[in-house]
Amino acid sequence: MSQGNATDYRAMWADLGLDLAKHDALLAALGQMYQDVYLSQADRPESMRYFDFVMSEVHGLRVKELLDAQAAGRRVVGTFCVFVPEELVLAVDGIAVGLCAGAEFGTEAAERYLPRNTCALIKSFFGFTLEKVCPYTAACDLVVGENTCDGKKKSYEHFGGMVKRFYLMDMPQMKSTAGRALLTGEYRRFASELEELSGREVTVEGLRRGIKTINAKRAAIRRLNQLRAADPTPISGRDALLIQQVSFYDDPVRFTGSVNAVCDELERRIAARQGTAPAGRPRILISGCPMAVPNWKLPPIVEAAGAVIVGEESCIGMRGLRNEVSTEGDTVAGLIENLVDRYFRIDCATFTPNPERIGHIREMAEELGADGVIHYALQFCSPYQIESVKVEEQVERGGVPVLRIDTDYGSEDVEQLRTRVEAFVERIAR
Ligand code: BJ8
Repeated sequence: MSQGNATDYRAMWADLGLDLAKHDALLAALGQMYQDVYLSQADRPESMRYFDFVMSEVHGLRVKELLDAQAAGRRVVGTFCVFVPEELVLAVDGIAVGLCAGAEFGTEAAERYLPRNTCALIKSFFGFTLEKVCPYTAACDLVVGENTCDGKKKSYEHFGGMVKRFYLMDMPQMKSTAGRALLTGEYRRFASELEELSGREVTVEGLRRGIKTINAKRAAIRRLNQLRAADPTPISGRDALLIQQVSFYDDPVRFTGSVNAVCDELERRIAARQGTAPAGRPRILISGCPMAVPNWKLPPIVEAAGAVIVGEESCIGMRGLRNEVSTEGDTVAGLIENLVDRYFRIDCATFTPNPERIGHIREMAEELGADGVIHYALQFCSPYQIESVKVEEQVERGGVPVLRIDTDYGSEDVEQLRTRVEAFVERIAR
């Protein structure tokens, strides 16, 4: 992407150790993709301009903000999973950034460490780091990995050595009493790590403030997602996805205000029956693996097929947004329990069994008036690929057709996906 006045940032990127030639090539490719996927859309909400600006500066101004904050004594913490509580990072006045990557880059370099049959998301963050094109990973004071799927768990054994400081969070596999106790212990241990990193104590006031900030951020995105129930739907699926992707990078308070501004505009659009496509279009819920920025592969295919995307049952979507953390309590331990109350309900497919997820997909389909569900799994992602069989069986039993897609970040299968999506859209058309 153009990144504002890129010449201003070259010294910053060089200081971060980026490979400027490769980084230029990446930004050029992303800029073109952004133009094709986003800026070419007709009749977008005016308030999306903020997000266009953020994306135009995602490797520029935002990275500079992080470095300025670091210079002022704040710490930057990179994460790969919605189980890592941003509230705790804020409690020590830290800044959390998502490091998952959504583009094919540096695959050959990544495959020096990872088997070919590793999911694209893992290969991508390896590739970005090994090819020295990710200013976020380079800027982090601490990178947090978590023992979720086997791919991430084992790949962190290599990745930990590629970053300044790495921390591994253990994760339960079952929603049992022992699982909950493990998560509680891990959140306490993470709080201590953050205290040591920042030289600040996690206090009741600091943690409560962090909880309020993140509750407000999640509430704003939930509000946005609820507005997508309208027919005609007031915002395109790709714009809604972009907003949710940006939530992992932007300053949370500024981001919340910007999302609420979009929601205000969408409410006016709904009142005027102004939609991103005419009313009555087939409505699709996407469910499955997270689509990390700049993974914009599937939404344009679905929307070009004449359907509208009304929601994402994903960690970059409602799975990562449901439920508030209570601010009640007057001890840090009590507030950490509140975090566990919320986070332990996240229905990631790395848990077994994971029946809540299917209930949530059905609930979302009902609330958003979805005519069909596209289950999106990355190839070699066993948790979501295996779970997709149950999703298909049980969601279809409830009367909502499901299309299962397994794909990666490459473009080789785009035409095949297009054919399958078009056939599905035809099948569910009312
Ligand atoms: S809470 S979904 S963010 S683990 S796609 S790397 S699962 S092989 S990303 Fe996730 Fe946390 Fe769960 Fe959400 Fe592994 Fe699958 Fe790859 Fe994945």
